[in-house]
Amino acid sequence: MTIQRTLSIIKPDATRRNLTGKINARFEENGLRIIAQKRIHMSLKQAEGFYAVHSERAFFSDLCEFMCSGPVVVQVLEGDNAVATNRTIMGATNPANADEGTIRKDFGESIEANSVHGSDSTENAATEIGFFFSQTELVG
Ligand code: IDP
Ligand code: MG
Repeated sequence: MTIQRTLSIIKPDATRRNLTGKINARFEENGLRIIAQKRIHMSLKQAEGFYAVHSERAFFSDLCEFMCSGPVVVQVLEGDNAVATNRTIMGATNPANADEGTIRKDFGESIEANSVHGSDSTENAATEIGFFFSQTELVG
């Protein structure tokens, strides 16, 4: 057992379709515990800061605009191997390539509007969790 924490975001395409509960059920059914959660409307500055690693990518400005197009739910998931476990639950970036039964396969609309974000390493998870949450907001 390696208990980890990872940052998850339920993206605007999913909150718009009222899918927060259905997506959260996927995490809980797969052994991840939501130990912090808040619904926010990101500013463009926040989105640009969060996705700074992608600032050179062609899709960067569209992505940041999309992430500000409606409310998101930012959350911290905890569980065994949480970073990789969540990536498996989420599925591939492009819903068209995602495995059956994954969140992105079942709910994603497009490669951009793919319903969820999940950290891709424990190092990035720590940075991303710190971007949205203080230590006292994490209740394990
Ligand atoms: P990930 O979310 O699966 O880790 P990343 O490559 O880190 O994928 O990309 C971050 C986000 O940028 C994706 O979740 C998606 O919303 C968006 N994105 C990635 N590739 C493309 C693309 O080719 N066109 C438009 N948006 C993209
Ligand atoms: Mg990524």
